[in-house]
Amino acid sequence: LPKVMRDAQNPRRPVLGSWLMLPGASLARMVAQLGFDFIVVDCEHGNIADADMHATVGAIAAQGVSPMVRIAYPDNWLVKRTLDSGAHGILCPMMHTAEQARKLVSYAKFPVPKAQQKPDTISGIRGAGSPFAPAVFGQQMGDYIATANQNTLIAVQIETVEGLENCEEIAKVDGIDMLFIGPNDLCASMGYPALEHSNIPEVQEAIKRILAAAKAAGKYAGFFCMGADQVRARYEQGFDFFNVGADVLALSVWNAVELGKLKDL
Ligand code: 3PY
Repeated sequence: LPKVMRDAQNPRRPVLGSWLMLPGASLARMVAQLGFDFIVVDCEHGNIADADMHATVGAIAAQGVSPMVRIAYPDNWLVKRTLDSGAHGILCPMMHTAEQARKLVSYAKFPVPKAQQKPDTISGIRGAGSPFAPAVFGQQMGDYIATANQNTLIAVQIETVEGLENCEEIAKVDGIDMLFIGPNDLCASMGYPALEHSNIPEVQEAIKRILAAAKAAGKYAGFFCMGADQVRARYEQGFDFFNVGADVLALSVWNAVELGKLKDL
């Protein structure tokens, strides 16, 4: 079982990740060996093209860490490209409705042979063909196809008013493993400046509602964090999954702080 799935089954321990918006296997390898459980390869807002995604996903997985890819949109071919690279999971932004969530699940799951189907089997329309995903998982193609439906995680971002209104129904969709809150976009969608979510009671209430929806459906709850203090607070609130920051944040903050120390020279 990929690390991110094993960790998700232990709700008493926070699952901690990092976030890459820049391409490069060297960078990914360096961050992965720091001890994170998963790393999100951000192909929504990051500067990471398809070939870079393949290289980055492979480098992360080779360190025993789970690569999760944030796709740009809930779209079949983006899910296909992502899982075919060997990602252990997808993070899908802008999830608005349960119908959209059901479609996303179908894109991410291989069809299960009729003879193996049970009443609760989740079967989909994912096409087989990538030799790269089995290689990343260290499996032969047949084994990968037979196990990938159980071994890949599907997380969806609730970050709009429409997603908020439908979050209970989205959480109940079979195959959706996690509701992950994008607090900045949620705040913006609710009519406030994106970066001010921590100070707006209405947004905090919305966050509680999404957390409750995930827990009531027996799903995991994730939160986009900028640092350790935020992770600690959200873990105490009941969330399970967190990124601790991001490559671009680390680079810009370190540079700004060190440059600032030299202002008096
Ligand atoms: C948000 O905070 O809205 C995010 O999706 C993080 O990128």
